[in-house]
Amino acid sequence: MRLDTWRLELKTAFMSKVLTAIQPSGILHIGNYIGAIEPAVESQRDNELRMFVVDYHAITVPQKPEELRKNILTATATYLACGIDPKKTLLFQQSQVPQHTELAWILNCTARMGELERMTQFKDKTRVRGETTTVGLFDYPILMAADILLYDTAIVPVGEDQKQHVELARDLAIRFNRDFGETFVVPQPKIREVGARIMGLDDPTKKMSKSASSPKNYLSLLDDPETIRKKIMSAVTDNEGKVAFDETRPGISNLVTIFSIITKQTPEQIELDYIGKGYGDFKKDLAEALTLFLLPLQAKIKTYLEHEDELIKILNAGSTRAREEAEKKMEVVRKRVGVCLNQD
Ligand code: ATP
Ligand code: LTN
Repeated sequence: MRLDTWRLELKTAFMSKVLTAIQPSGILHIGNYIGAIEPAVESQRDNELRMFVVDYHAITVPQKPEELRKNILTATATYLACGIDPKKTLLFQQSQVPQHTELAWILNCTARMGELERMTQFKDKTRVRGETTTVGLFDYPILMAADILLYDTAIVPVGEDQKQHVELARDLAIRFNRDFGETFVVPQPKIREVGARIMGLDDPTKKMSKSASSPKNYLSLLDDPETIRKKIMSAVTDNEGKVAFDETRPGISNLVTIFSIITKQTPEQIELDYIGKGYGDFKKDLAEALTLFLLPLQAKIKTYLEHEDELIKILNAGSTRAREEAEKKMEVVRKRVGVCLNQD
């Protein structure tokens, strides 16, 4: 056997199946980049990655159809601009693979009400939506479990807020395997140590979120330099005035975390660099670093968006491959459950 063939086989043997997804519920923000996109792009080199746009998750809260369409395309352009390579990675659109909702229904019939009632994200969103909370929002983690289990996923890179949902996917896989026979791989969440939960700029006790009521909460990946400057300069900190990475001071720690990740320095290094300087200097440097980081990314996103037909072609090609793969798993699932009448 040739050495390069042998190397390739060895590498394939150690490759894990990695999968992650983002909702097109608005323009992606720096928390999405840090918590989900960067770890996914990193895993692409040595693993088999699946990455998709979960449009059916996005409609669990009201979306304007024309805006949703634009957000699906912008999310895809953002993935590509951040380095997702559709030649290596299966990149697709969730709603184009009906096996996701089909498996979600079957998993619905194994999940318990109590399991979903315990979900923190559901409780938080219900508090905001009150009477207008949809059944889809309640069922959201089951669709996410279906997303993960359809593809024999071993690793799911997500932000901290999604850990509980991946744990539910694990529980459902274990239960299904026990009741119907070995069918699903039991997945594991992969959560980065620093940056797993980027906090809101206007309120560092809550996570940065696309659907926050004020745009001052998040730093969008598409914000222009002036908006970046304004949002960072007015980000909530404290009165201590010392730049530090310290859990008891969430505002400044959050900014140090963002700085540390985009400039690839440790938080300790940043603390040392700002000894004797105030928040003003630090925030100015952070705004500049973010601008330097985001401008080239924005240029790439813009170029992709100017070629909408290409984007749609890439997504459709990925969705076709995903349907073939998902259908193979569903054939097994339907047999295990007993709804498939063919005996072969
Ligand atoms: P929404 O506000 O519409 O619920 P979101 O901003 O919370 O959206 P999602 O689409 O739910 O973002 O999340 C996509 C990915 O980004 C998930 O892996 C999630 O854990 C991660 N993520 C979201 N917000 C943050 C954050 N503030 N810090 C780190 N990771 C995050
Ligand atoms: N619920 C996730 C998005 C999501 C997801 C997934 C993430 C849907 N399906 C599968 C990882 C794997 C969120 O971030 N809100």
